[in-house]
Amino acid sequence: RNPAKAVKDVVEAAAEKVTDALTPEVPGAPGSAPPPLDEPTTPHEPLPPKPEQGAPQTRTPTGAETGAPAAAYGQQGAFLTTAQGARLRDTDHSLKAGPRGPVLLQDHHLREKITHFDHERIPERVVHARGAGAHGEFTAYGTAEAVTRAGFLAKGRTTEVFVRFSTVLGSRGSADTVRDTRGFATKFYTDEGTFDLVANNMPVFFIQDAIKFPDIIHAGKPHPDREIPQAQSAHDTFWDFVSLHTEAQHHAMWNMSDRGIPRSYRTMEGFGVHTFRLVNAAGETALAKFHWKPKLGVHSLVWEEAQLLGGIDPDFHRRDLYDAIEAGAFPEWELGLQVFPDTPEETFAGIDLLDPTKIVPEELAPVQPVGKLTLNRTPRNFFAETEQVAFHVGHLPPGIDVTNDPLLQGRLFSYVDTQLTRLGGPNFAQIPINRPHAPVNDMLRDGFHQHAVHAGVAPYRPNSLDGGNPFPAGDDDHPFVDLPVQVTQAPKVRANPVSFDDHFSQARLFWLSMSPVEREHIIRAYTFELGKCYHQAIKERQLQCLANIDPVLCAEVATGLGLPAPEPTVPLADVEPSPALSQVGREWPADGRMVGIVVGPEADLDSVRAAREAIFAADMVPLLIAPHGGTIGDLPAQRSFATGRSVELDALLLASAPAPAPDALPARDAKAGATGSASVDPRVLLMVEECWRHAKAIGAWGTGVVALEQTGVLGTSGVVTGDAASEVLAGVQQLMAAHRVWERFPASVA
Ligand code: HDE
Repeated sequence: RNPAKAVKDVVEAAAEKVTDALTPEVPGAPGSAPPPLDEPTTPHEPLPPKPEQGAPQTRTPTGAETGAPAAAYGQQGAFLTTAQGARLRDTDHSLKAGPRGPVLLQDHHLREKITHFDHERIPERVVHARGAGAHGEFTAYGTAEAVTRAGFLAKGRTTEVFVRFSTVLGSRGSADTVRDTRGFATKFYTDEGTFDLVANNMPVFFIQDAIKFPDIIHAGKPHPDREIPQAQSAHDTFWDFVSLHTEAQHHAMWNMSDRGIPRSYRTMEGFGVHTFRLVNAAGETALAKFHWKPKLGVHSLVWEEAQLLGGIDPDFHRRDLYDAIEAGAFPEWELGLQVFPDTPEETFAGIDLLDPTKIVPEELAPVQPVGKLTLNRTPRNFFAETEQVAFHVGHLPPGIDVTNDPLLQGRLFSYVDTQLTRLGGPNFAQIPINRPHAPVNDMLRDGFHQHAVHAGVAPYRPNSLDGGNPFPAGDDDHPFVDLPVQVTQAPKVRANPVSFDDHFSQARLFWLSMSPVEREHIIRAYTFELGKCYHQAIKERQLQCLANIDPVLCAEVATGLGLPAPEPTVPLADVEPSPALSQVGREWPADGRMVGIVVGPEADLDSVRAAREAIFAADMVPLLIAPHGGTIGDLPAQRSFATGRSVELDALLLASAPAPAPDALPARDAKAGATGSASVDPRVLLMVEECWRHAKAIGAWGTGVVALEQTGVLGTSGVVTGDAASEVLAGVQQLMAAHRVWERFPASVA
């Protein structure tokens, strides 16, 4: 009996069943008809009439789409094959001269497999390297129709989108929860061409002119000699630059605020930063700023949580986004517009709309909702979609145009340029995730990684050989029209408008708009970051900037650094605070929030079951945390004391106070006096302490109250106890609506 033949028979019998099911549907599989070519243009008879201009009408498939032809996916058929489709019967052994070798150079499969692997990595993004993406849809309310003729903003129109969130400074493998700006880039696959809204979670930028981008990024990235620190602004080169280049002070203040450490991508605002120019159906223009408003409210981590998460779960934001979508808790944002008259000065309420270091407070220009974004599908393949997606601020549909903001102008150049290197040539628009959903009929040809099999012979205009195709769109065919904006007669200069010289007033506006607890966080963030700098001169220079923003802020940070607080060198700006900038003081839905329930063997499982169901019913996620994995009674334990930690929770419930499990480290039991015995697992006590310190709602019933007694938090604010789980949970839910138990934070700065 030939063992190889026996194996072959078994494998083939199993595979046949699978292939029978799969093959007929798989275009391109042996025996089936070749897939239709969607592109390119079929030659036409000479000079056809206008209605034929739309060719090709078929939409280019995106591989990741539901229902897209299987040919767009990587794998087809049931057999392992080479890249050329030859079936393989062994991929585990190199071809050798006898079982002990040597390996033969002729082993094509070995070489193909290893060569491909050797080239699996592409350059990471020079900024925003670390990211997470999701698919979704955008539905327009129609409220923007008065100001823009962009078709995807017309009433009731739904457009597919892909969103990529990111940090800025860290490498691809860096932690999610570092203090940094976050990217919030959205690709709208509109039927008038792709629109990329390449936004951040902060409405201002460090620099006013794109020519400074390499400077700020070189300053923020790790030091060139030791390549540390990773994904941090808490180092000398960053503070060296921003203290010298004072237009960065406003953005730096946002980074030092709670905005720099979002709780989740789902709880971030997004801002287009620049002012854009909109044009409506009548050809009238308006200036506008884009805003994303999260349904769950703007919510942040506490710095200690962010730091702990960096070690405990560096993928915290990525995991949170993925888990929420998979659980059906689809994150939502409203897209809003601040609209300004398009005046020759391009200012509003004295604010220069071309200066990307300035905001227009929402109290002066309300954000008007124009549509809703829902993220409802996770990527099928991280590399193919999230890594290869390529955004560009120049991808604009008719109805949305750019302004002369010098930062935006430089970005218009940078994005395609970087993608040439990152995605290996000029054809990255053909990568499935980047393919427009509008018909494409360009005259771009050849180049690295050309995937289209272009027909026709005349990729030039004018031509007669392809019947004149493609044709320029007429005015009634929704073309992108370059607005005839007046270009200045001013001389060529390397200079900024005078209004760009105001570097401190809006940093002061932001500071004054914060609640006391948010100010306290800002003080601590500056003190931490500057405390990580080695050069005294840099700390002193940044203190001078803070003195010019606000003397109280400066004095508090100076105290933390052990340095004298300097006097301001410019008059303090007289600004009106913008309460809309504060994250504190409102209530939000608690959808998708994580509620930990500590359960030990002695817990009343009926009460735990009821609490779990009530948490699910409130669209939140209960996580049972038990001394060991597996089950507690008939309930699944999602975390053990070894794998659970407070930082992934939004609130903590204790149904019992379990005795130390065998794998617990020994703990001193200084506080045991209240009950007279040591008794509670130290990891449960740590969980209570951390949740309390991070201002999270805590509830307990039954013996759970013992853990609260032992940590000394019983009876303090935001701690709910009661006889019934339902009553405790109701109290905790009420607290969660405000995001945190804010009064627990010390707020020395009123
Ligand atoms: Fe970017 N930026 N940027 N940027 N940016 C990139 O493009 C650049 C700026 C933003 O998830 C790069 O494909 C310049 C502001 C996001 O794929 C690069 C300037 C804002 C992302 C680039 C800016 C952004 C990028 C790197 C100053 C907020 C990630 C890889 C003029 C409004 C997109 C890439 C993604 C990525 C250049 C400033 C947002 C190098 C020159 C302001 C969200 O082209």
